[in-house]
Amino acid sequence: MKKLKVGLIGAGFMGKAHVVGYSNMPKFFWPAPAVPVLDTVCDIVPSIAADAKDRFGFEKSCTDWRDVVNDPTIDIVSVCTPNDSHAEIAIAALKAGKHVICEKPIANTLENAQAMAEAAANAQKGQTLINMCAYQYRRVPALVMAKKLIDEGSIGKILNIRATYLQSWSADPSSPLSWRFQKKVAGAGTLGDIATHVIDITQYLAGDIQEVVSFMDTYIKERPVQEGGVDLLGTVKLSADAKKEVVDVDDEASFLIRLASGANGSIEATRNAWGRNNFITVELHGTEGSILFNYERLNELQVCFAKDPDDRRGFKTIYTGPAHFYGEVTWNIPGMNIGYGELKTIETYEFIKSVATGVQPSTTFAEGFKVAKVCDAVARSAASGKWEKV
Ligand code: SOE
Repeated sequence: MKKLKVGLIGAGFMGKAHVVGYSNMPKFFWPAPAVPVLDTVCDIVPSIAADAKDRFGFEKSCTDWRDVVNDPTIDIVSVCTPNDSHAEIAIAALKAGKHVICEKPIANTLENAQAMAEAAANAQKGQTLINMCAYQYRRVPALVMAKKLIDEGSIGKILNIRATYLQSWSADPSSPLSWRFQKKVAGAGTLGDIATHVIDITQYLAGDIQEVVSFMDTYIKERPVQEGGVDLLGTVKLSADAKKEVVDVDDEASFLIRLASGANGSIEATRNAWGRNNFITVELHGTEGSILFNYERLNELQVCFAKDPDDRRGFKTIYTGPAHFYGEVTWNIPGMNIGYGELKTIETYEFIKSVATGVQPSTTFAEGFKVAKVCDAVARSAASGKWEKV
């Protein structure tokens, strides 16, 4: 069985998620397309790098990402750093002949996103280097099932789509100002961090977004600064007298959309919604029926078909399991269900399968750049107050 040496850059929350994927993939998907071997973990903070080596089971650790990219024995690189370093690291890794999976959003600026998509295209000369942007939610088995139903015509022509991504972790003003609230690092707030996921899902299910009209707002205008700057996603509260700094990104990005297909819709995203924790919802209405998905119940898909008799038409629930896409991750027994870890395992399977077969995944850097272009139109519209083209 082919082995692939992994270099992981950024050992925080997302780094851990990638490790879960690499470690678990061959346990679920067997025979695996290839077996990932945890070789080097890199984090800019020395204690985090050293801890991650022991905790995650890597062979080595380092604090300079160049040591990973320049290591000729490493086959694949996971980029899990804050958004402002994605382009530099991913482009260097591709130039060094590595396959790259990069966390979302693809980059902190449209220019960097474009540079990454171009570097990925250029890297294909005489070789196949896989490039993947980590939009994992489109791989939830229930959403892949939704795509199948749509492609089969089960809900007819899509008229509209309503999508939300609501979280609560930044609703508390005492939760600290991490890089996610700094434009120079993150590029945007909620728009880049979570709206991008539902933009990706929308385009996956219903096709390209062509035009948007939006509003963006910042509800908590300054936050206490946490020394060290490590992103703890609202899990610490700082005292009222801690030094505060200005938040220069959006807490909410919401917009109406027009799709190339002629369908209409809306996307709403905020991290300031108490009670909504990872509330990704998508509702599609077509000429022949409707589909509804809510990530907080990710093993379920609600479907309603117009052709059902009047007295029994309504939403029914499909529970996904072994009979559905990626059924391998459900422990063979219906109802055991999947969670975020299994979802990252599915994503890793798709990445490693691409590396093994040389066929690019559905979420390439080019696809990440497409999402970035929608975000750019959303930001332009929030400034102009008008419909803006993507
Ligand atoms: C924080 O909002 C975050 O970690 C996002 O950055 C991820 O993309 C999302 O999947 C979970 O929440």
